[in-house]
Amino acid sequence: MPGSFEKSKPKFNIASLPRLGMNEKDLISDFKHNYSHRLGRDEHCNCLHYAYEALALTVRDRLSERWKATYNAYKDKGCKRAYYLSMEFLMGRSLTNAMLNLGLTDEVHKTLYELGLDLEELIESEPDAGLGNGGLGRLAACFIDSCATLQLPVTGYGLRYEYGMFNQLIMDGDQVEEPDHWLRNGNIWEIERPEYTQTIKFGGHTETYIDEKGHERVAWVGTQDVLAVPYDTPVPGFQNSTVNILRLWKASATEEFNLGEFNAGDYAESVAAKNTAENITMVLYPNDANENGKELRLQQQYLLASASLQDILEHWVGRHGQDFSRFAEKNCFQLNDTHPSISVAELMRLLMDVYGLGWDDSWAIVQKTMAYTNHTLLPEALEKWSVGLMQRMLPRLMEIIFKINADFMSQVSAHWPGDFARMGRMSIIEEGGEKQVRMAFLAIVGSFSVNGVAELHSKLLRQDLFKDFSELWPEKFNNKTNGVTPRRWLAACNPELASLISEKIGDGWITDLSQLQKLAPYAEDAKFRKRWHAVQQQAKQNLLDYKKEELGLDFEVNVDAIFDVQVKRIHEYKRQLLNVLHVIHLYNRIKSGDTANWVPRCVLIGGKAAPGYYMAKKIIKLINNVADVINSDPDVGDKLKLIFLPNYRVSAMEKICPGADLSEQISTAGKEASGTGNMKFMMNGAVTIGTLDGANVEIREEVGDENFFLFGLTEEEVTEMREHYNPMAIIDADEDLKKVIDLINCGHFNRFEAGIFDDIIHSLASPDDPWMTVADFRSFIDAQRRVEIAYQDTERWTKMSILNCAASGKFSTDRTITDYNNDIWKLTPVAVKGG
Ligand code: 26Q
Repeated sequence: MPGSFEKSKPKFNIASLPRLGMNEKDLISDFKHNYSHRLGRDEHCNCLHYAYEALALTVRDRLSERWKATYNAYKDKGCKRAYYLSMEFLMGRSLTNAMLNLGLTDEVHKTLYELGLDLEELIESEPDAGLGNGGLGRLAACFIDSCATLQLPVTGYGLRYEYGMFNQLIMDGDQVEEPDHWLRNGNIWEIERPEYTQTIKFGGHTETYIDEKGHERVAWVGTQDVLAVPYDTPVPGFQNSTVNILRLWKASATEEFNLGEFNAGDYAESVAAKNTAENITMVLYPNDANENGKELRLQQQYLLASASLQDILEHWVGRHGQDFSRFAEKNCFQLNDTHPSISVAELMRLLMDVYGLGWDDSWAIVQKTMAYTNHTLLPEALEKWSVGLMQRMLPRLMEIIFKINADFMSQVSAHWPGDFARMGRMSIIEEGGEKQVRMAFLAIVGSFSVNGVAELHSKLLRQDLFKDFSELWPEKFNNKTNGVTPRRWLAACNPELASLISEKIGDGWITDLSQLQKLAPYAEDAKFRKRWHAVQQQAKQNLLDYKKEELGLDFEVNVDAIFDVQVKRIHEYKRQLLNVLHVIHLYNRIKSGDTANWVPRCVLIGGKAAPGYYMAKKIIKLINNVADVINSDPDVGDKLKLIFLPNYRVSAMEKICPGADLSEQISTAGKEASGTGNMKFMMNGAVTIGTLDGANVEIREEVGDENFFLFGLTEEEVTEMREHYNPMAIIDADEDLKKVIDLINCGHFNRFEAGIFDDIIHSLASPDDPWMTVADFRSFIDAQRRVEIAYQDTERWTKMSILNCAASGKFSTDRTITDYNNDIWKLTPVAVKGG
């Protein structure tokens, strides 16, 4: 045998590298190396940004090692995997979280001190990865954190938007949007993986042909292709050596596309075409409800679905060849709302057209691997796409959807013979007027699991929104109550409270939040209460200091005041207006001298309005105008303050939630799917004032009625009252409410801006007001009075605060993800060596 006596060439092997040190000495040396050699700076640079990058690289290299180890562990086990498909991952900042999860926080503190740097300053210099709107996007981020902590082989798939959620400026009380070019200074946490680029088809038409086995197949041809390039971000588990992946796709032009134009001599056109392709992932849609019909949005959704599924199938074929018989056993897709639900049709297409499976085998795989989570009860927010648009942009997908629907309609008619009304209601294709594809129905038909995100929400899905479907397939429907990750939302954002907790009950709560229950007995311990109260007061001061600087507050705020906080997207159903009505009522009381036993209150409201949402923008303006009047009135002094917190985002919430006394969760019952801000506040010891809506119901169940300020109509009462709703009669019958409405009406808050709040008044007073705000006014005011009485008794309030924290165990995403895994994904945890 020729060459058999030659010395074999050494194999390329870097696996034997020893792990990087986790002590101060190694951290200092790596920091210096990164600063000087990788970034090429010296001590004269004195630039915060490079110090941040050098530290981030030092931390990231340690993640990379564990990432490889995790990859190998999954590969060796050949384990089942799940994929979380989401148009949004609202990750926020990475540095603090990475240090905490690597167990490096203390060593890094010492390291930076030695180097004469301020860690806090470096942390603050990191921009938020704001690749989401709100609850749904942040939930995805908390989920992948918990998956890594629970050692579950789960990959997040999303889009790498060049521009994330806009930055909100307030000018003359109005929201002004500023683009968020978060990648301007690079992104240390991502690694480009051009070798896994996928090609995505758009346009063109379909043709049938007979393949080499004599089967009829479909080819989708004449398409304009776009490339999807993946960027991977590490997702570390809590001190367990697991590092999972978040893979985000960036759209990019194909070579051929440009070349064709170039050959025709039109260089400028070819560059323009390149832009069209790259536009697809340019910007996040800043709408937390459906923005109907936008072509670019559908392109985004399809790019995510197609790139992710091709990636996963290629990986499968790389290991198993074209044998898909065990694919469904080994893979599961969780669809984060309907946004990625075109995946149902795309998986059919790939299995049939690319891998040559038949319809039935493909459909069996789809129905065994897809699971859908719904996040809204507002019928107007359900996604629909016009059939015409789909036929033009995704002709092959539209054919597949028609066939899925035809098969489904036969099933419905077999189940309910002759019930044509029901067939019309359930059809994936909505008839009458312009034909539309109902994406939620496509997702339900294609999935084996459909879940809501809180008990009440899931119940209402079954009883109202998806009633026909739950009658046909009761076994598909289930609930998975949301949660939040206790690493970011307690351990990292509130280290003072976290260490007080750990001092009493140990630190097992960080990965088993039910252990917080052990705090409950300490609510009776006066010494402990005193310390708890001191920590909370300090957190309030921190919030003020931080905000004072940012807001340029020109008045004093009393830290002994109730810090009454509502931060979330601005939406009529969330009823920031009800909050403002209460503030104006307090103002009226002060002005009329009704201030016996007054309890000072500082109301903080923050949130972004969708740029095209007229009423939401009016609400922001009203809050700011009311704040101006109240905060500058010497009669009011520190009895009452109203502050609008601009540019609310993940990193802002990390400072806000430790400093809240009262958490406002005041949506119209039956409208908020779950809420997750409510959970962050509770975990940090705030007490909730809330309606029986979303997860509030379960929060109250956990903490007990005596530690929760309940008010408002129930969902049934709302539905019942809607029939004969008469807000004018309610206003006329309530002296206080009438005074509030009159004060807005007479222009007290818009002296030189005539008429700007007319639409707000009209909506409040309209019998068609879907949010029925004034119906809950009296009950809200009464509940706020109960809050004041409780707050006046510091011992009693502190007890409530401790008990809220103690009862928040259920609202960890570790519990949520355990439920998803037990009921839907059925993955086996994989331990990674060194963890
Ligand atoms: C859809 C189509 C076109 C453009 C935008 C959208 C779009 C984008 C984002 C629609 C909805 C969203 C986000 C929805 C959302 O955040 N919902 C919230 O999800 C939380 C997590 O489950 C719940 O706690 C909240 O109750 C729910 O409002």
